[in-house]
Parts: sequence; C-alpha cells; structure tokens
Amino acid sequence: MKPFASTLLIPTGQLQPHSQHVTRRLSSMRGQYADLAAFERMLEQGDPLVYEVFENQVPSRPGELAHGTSVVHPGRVGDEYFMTKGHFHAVPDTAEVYHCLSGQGFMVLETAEGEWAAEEFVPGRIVYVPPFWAHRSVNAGDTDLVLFFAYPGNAGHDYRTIEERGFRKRLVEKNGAPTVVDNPHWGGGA
Ligand code: PAN
Ligand code: ZN
Repeated sequence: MKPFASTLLIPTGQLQPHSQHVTRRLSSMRGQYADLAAFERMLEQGDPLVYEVFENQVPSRPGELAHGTSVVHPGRVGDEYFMTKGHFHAVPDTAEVYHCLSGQGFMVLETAEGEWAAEEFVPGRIVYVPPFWAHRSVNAGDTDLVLFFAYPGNAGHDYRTIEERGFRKRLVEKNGAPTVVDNPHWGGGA
C-alpha cells in the first residue's frame, strides 16, 4: 500500500474519493423489523433507501485499517427506527471504532453469550466496538446519522448470524422517546 487521503464532507458524510459505495434499501432487510405489516406497507409505496456506506478498501490483512462513513437516513418501520443490517466480524476477535459526526442515534451491540449494550450517538461521541460484539447503527433522530468507522482490514463481515437470529434488543419510539425493548422474534425466524 501507498499512503492515501480522502475528504469526509460534513454533514453529508460523503467521502471523496471512495472506492466503494454501498446502498441498502428496505427490501434487503426483510425479517429484521418487528412490524411485518408496516414493513410490507412501506415496500408497497416504494423501496426507501435506509442507509449508505462510503469506504476506501484496503488489503484484507490484519495490519491494515479499513475505514469510511455510514449514513443512516431518518425513518421508521412502525415504531422501529431505520437501522443497518448489523453483523459480527467474520474474524470475530477484531474490534472497530465509530465516531459520530452528525445526527443522533444508538449503536446496539450484543455478544453470542447474551450480553448487550446500547451506546448513544451524538455528534462528537466515539463508540468502541470490542472484539466479539455484533453491532448495528440506529438513527433515532430526524436528520441523517453520519458515522466514521475504522476496523482491521482482515475483519470481514458475518451477516448471516444476525439475519437468522436478529438482535436481542430493538430501538423503538415510545411516547416520543427512543426506547430499548426486547425483540419478540429473537433467536430464529426474526
Ligand atoms: C461498518 C458497517 C456499516 C454498514 O462499515 O459495515 O456501518 O452496516 P452493515 O455492514 O451492518 O450493513 C462496519 O461495521 N464494518 O465492519
Ligand atoms: Zn463492523
């Protein structure tokens, strides 16, 4: 690798230049939102863009640091806020650092052993994702949630475990405030 630089535009989260731009629409997250009827109703009216990731890829080696931005757009499916798919790292003993640049929300985390946490994102806040913790970003505000992240180049992503099992906790709006609740579908058929 040679040194390189990119510019992170605030508040949009655009990274210039970037080698990868991932867009995730609601249809790619079937089964992850608890209110299945609200999910289908929303899809019938279109397929909203839920989040985007801008990244500069690096070689898949432990000494490298992949980094980029994620932008979770505001919205809800029923009472549940727009969120990322979430994942464990495929090499599970790899950590990650997130830095919130704009917007507000939460990082929802859990381990295979049953621990969980919800760390708040406000501009300036840094959240550390330790090795072995699955993580999902949730936008609990009404503007884009813009995050910078960095993680080891060899970490990879295990999406299947979350697709099959879901997260133990959900972030929903209750009486006008973001609230952590149990996931009724956790453990299978999420
Ligand atoms: C981030 C995430 C990004 C999108 O780069 O990949 O926020 O979330 P999903 O990957 O869950 O769709 C990261 O955590 N990388 O390891
Ligand atoms: Zn990650």
